[in-house]
Amino acid sequence: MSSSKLSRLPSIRERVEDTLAAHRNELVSLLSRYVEQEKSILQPHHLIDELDNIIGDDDSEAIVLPPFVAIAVRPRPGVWEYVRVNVHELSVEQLTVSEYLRFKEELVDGQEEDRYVLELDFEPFNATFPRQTRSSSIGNGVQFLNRHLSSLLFRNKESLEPLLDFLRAHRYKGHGMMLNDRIQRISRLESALVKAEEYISKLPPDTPYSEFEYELQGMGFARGWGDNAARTLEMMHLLSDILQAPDPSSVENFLGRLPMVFNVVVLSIHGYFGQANVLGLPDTGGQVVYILDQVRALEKEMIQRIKKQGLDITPRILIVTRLIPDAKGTSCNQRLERVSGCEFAHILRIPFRTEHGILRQWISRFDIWPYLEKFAQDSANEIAAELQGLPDLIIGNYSDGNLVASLLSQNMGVTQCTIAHALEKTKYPDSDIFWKNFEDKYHFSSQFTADIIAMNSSDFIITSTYQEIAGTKNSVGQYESHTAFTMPGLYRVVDGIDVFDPKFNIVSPGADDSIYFPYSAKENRLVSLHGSLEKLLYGPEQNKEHIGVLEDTSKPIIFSMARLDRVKNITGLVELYAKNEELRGLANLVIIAGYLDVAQSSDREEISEIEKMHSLIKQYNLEGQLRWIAAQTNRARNGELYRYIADKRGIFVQPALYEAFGLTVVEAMTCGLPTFATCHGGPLEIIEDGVSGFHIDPYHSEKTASLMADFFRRCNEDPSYWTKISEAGLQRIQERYTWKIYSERLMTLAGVYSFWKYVSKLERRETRRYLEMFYILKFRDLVSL
Ligand code: UDP
Ligand code: LCN
Repeated sequence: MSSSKLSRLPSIRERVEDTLAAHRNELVSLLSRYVEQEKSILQPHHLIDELDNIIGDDDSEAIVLPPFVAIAVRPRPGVWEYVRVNVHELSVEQLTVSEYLRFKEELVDGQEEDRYVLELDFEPFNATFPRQTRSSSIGNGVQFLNRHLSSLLFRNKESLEPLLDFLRAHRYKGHGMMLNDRIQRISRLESALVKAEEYISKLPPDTPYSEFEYELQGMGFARGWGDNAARTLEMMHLLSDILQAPDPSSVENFLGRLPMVFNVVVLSIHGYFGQANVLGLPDTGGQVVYILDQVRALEKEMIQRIKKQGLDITPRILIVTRLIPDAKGTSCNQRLERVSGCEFAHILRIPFRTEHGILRQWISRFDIWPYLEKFAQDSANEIAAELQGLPDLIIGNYSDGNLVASLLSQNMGVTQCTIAHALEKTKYPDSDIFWKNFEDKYHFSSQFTADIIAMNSSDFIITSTYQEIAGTKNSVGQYESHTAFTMPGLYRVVDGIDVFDPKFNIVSPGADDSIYFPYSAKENRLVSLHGSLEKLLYGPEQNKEHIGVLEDTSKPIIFSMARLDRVKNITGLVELYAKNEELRGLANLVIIAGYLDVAQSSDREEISEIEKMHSLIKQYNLEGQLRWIAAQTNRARNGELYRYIADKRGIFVQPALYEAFGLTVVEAMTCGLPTFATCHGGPLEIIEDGVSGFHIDPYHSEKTASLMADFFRRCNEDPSYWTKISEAGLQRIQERYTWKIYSERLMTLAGVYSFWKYVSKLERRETRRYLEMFYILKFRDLVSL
């Protein structure tokens, strides 16, 4: 913990003491009730309900071990304080994070006296790094870093040396860019810039670079400043500004526009990574969609930038994934596949190898850990061969991709970007403290260890929402939950990640606008698909693709589409619909999810959800009102389906128990379909409740069902209500969720963080060595086959 956090502790203790004094009776009765129960953990929602009026409305956790109650108080996102109350004596003491975790471990181990538990603590390594302090600035890392960098560069002339070195070190396949050998010192750079600016400013703005390249070479400049006089001059002005008096926006502009990123490696390992016939297969969902869209947008942005930089370089993007020989009708057994809509982006597949040979079948993402080290080694060779050199940026996706990205970028010295998509820890309550109970099925010990390694080795982290980093006032963020936790018997994390670290940046994805567009855009509608959609929704045949018949086809449709995972809670939606007679009368339910037949599935969670779906259909006699359709892999047709359902004034529902981001929510809203989505996770931020859609709480299913019934009733009375919500949803999307904004941002971040990595490389070495030790001593043991 940092000293600033420590110095706050007495105040929270005082608060508890004051509360004890002021609400003696309520507290004694509340805490005594807890203590009368057995030892336990009180989850935030229990506590919030009860402590709200007593200690305040913070999100807290309490551990009950009679006669003590230890409380982790969270006064605001990212800030934690710990106290322990002795209920018999009504005394309060403050705890350090380590003491709190030790106390929590007693839930599992009883009073273990082992003083030598491995504690993981990154705080000392980060103590010299800049850190933001306001919860509201979390997720704007690059802005903060630019301020820091500009003041760093401002100190004196020597402080500008790293910038000069950085520019001089700039090369592509051995060719220098920006500066040549004539410029060795800052003073020389300054005078050369003055000369060059004077010379270029006399040229017509659109003069091509080649026409003044020779003169510039003589002054000490190489290519990369711009493709014409105007752009070159602009870039030189930016650098002159920085040399004279750096300000955050010129630093960001200059670094963001430097020619730095030509070869990108994107790692996405598990699942079936393909362009067709894969969506909806187990472990294969939004991440694949996100990456394919991201890569298309990125290629466009890179081509544009390279052109504007006046360079003649062909960019390359490699999506590196697992090759699955038994590919089940997908292309996942092909080594190299071009990404459609791209010229220079490919999927490169590399098999999992062990001493017994190549692993032929798909395996769950939870079982993937033992194969990754070898996969990283094999990929390093294949990537180098494909690119004929090193990449400039490595982007990891999900825990497995991020671990491999860490291994590769440590090895190659390349800037690393982390994208989590979903960190599993927050999805499964108590999966850290009771990790042993999850070990057989989920191997969370390996996954959380990999996550800690990756988030700490990464140069920058992109998230889709704020809550992914630091949650909300009342819920803990996905990254935040890695700040302090314990896995008894393994290790204790007292400072695993700091959500105030400027490496965090919120950059939200969008939906591909050629596939997802408003239902009202008549000229683009794929009406030729309507026949097949009607068959899919209403056709009488009962087969492996669909079961159930919608008897009253005039009713609007409640639509949901997701992988058939437990956490997606599709069965919860079916059950809440089944139980609400009014809703059943007002609308039909259409579900697209998974397989309909257990025999087709090899995923344990999916199999149990399939069984549950069948039993609900029987139990509630849903045959005439529910259509259950197997996973659909045709994206263009899925896009038209959202719009077809919008034509009929339906809604989209995303009922997940927890959803990290929720691409289907963005897709549905982009098509103008009013959307009801879970308040647990990303959708809470995407939708403004009651304005651009609705939040639903899957843990309060009756309330959710009546909210939907109210909506349909209101639309029956006033059809303009449907349009109002639909339009507000569209507006929300246009303002925030586009791939164009995303790719511009990503390129800028790559520039700024590469420079920051360069400037801070010596300090980073300490973290790197610590991480290496942790990897070798812990991770490798956990994953040995
Ligand atoms: N999807 C699909 N067919 C299906 C189920 C899902 O095409 O049967 C697509 C869906 O349109 C979305 C993605 O898979 O693009 C799911 O992304 P989301 O972020 O909603 O959830 P994830 O599966 O990543 O957890
Ligand atoms: C993984 C998830 O679970 C979703 O919530 C996201 O939308 C998807 O990845 C894309 O980031």
